[in-house]
This record gives sequence, structure tokens and C-alpha cells, in this order.
Amino acid sequence: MERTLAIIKPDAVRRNLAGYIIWRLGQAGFTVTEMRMERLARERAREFYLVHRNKPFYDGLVDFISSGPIVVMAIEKRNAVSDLREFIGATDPADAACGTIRQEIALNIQENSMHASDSPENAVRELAFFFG
Ligand code: 3AN
Repeated sequence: MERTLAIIKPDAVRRNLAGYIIWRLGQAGFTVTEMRMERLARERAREFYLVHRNKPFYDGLVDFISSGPIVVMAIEKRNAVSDLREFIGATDPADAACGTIRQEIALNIQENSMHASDSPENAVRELAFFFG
């Protein structure tokens, strides 16, 4: 079993899609072992996305992720990291494969509905960030 971090982003929570996403996760064989709704303070958001601090979209990303409640989840499955990345789809919903969450519900490259850790190392770091 592998663990990873998933976040339902503000655009999806705002549109009342959190329950649907959690249901889809269960159907796809992911187990949610911890879950919490919270609103990220800007400083926490800056820290979470620190790897992107030099990107042109950094400030917009921090504003967006702290703009409303998010749902943070610890997810468990065999190959959880890569399987969850596949489940959510490409960053830009225009490029996301059919049947992925982002293809189905994301609004644009920024408001893209879900986050998932992109490597086992980042999963460990991000799980510690939210769940200690
Ligand atoms: P992913 O979430 O697919 O791992 P990253 O790590 O490249 O994508 O980017 C982190 C987040 O930054 C994305 N989920 C998205 O919200 C935002 N982002 C990435 N690229 C852009 C962009 N070109 N314009 C605006 N926001 C972006």
C-alpha cells in the first residue's frame, strides 16, 4: 500500500462537487484514510506551493488556493501516487484524458479542481504538511 495527498480545490468545493469527487475516488479503488475541510491561510498556501515560487503563475495560484475552503485527504492504494495522478488528469483540462476528473469538471489550467502529489517523496512531504 502507498499513501498520497489529494486536495479538492476551491473551484470544486464552491460548485458542491466534493461529494461527487469522493464517490469517484471510492469507485476507482482509492481509500480515504484521513479527511478535513479547511481554508488555507495565504502564508500556508505560499509555503505549500514553494516549489513554484519563481513561476509566473505563483501569486495567482496562492490567491486561488486560499480563496475558499478546500478538502484535504490522505489516500491509500497500491501505486497510489501514480494512479491518483492518472485519475485527476493533465494540469490543463484541455489536455486531460477522457474520464479524468479534470477533463470532466475542471474550469481552466488554474481552477483545475484537484491536486495530487506528483512523486512518492512529495507525497511524504505533503502528507506531513497537512496531517503531521
Ligand atoms: P499539477 O497540479 O498537474 O501537478 P503543476 O504542479 O505544474 O501541476 O502546477 C501546480 C498548480 O499550478 C496547478 N494545479 C495549477 O493550479 C497551477 N498552474 C500550473 N500551470 C499553470 C499555468 N500555466 N497557469 C496558471 N496556473 C497554473
